[in-house]
Amino acid sequence: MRFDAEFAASALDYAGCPRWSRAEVALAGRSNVGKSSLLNALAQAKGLARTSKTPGRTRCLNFFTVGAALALVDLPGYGYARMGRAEAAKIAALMHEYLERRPHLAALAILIDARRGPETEELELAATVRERGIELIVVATKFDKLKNSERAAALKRFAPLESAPIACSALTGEGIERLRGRILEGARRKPGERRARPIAAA
Ligand SMILES: Nc1nc2c(ncn2[C@@H]2O[C@H](COP(=O)(O)OP(=O)(O)OP(=O)(O)O)[C@@H](O)[C@H]2O)c(=O)[nH]1
Ligand SMILES: [Mg+2]
Repeated sequence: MRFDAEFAASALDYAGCPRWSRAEVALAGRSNVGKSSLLNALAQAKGLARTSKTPGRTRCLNFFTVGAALALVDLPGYGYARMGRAEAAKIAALMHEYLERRPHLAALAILIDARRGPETEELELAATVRERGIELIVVATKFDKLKNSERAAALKRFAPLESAPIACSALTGEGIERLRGRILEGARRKPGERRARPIAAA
């Protein structure tokens, strides 16, 4: 599947977000969970989004175009303990303003470290996303760090999100093709549009 992403813009505040009619799929998650790495894996371009061993690296919204009608958005990471309180509050406010106001936001991918599972922040974020009628995509990141024997139990911890996680690794490429598919599917939906329900077998 082709997924040619190009960097388009960085925004430090909501007013700085690009004005376009592209459907957007945003990646959200705790600092250091692997958002930028996953974006690079999706795009098959190593240096596209800046990754770092230092948590709290991405502090603005970064927009990447994919083809003619889609954009991926790398959101700043939350929950970094060493970030000052004022900075953390600013980042949380920016993320929420983006989630609540962005007109063409079609889907939000919540990235969660596979070893950690969802915590309060992720459950709250999922609830916000559902209230807005945006498609929720749950991603379990850094799956390569789990032994085969640990995988099933790790995925079970995602049950409270009520959405089956896609297990991914930016390192090995596991799950990336499936995630590309979900992103393209999510982007086709208009925000607020209901998911088509399967017709019950007679
Ligand atoms: N083993 C492994 N390491 C990963 C994976 N994805 C990311 N990492 C590592 O995790 C660290 C953080 O990755 P980033 O992609 O920068 O994380 P981020 O979520 O963008 O972080 P912030 O921008 O600080 O919010 C880096 O050292 C990456 O190399 C993965 O799938 N497997
Ligand atoms: Mg980042």
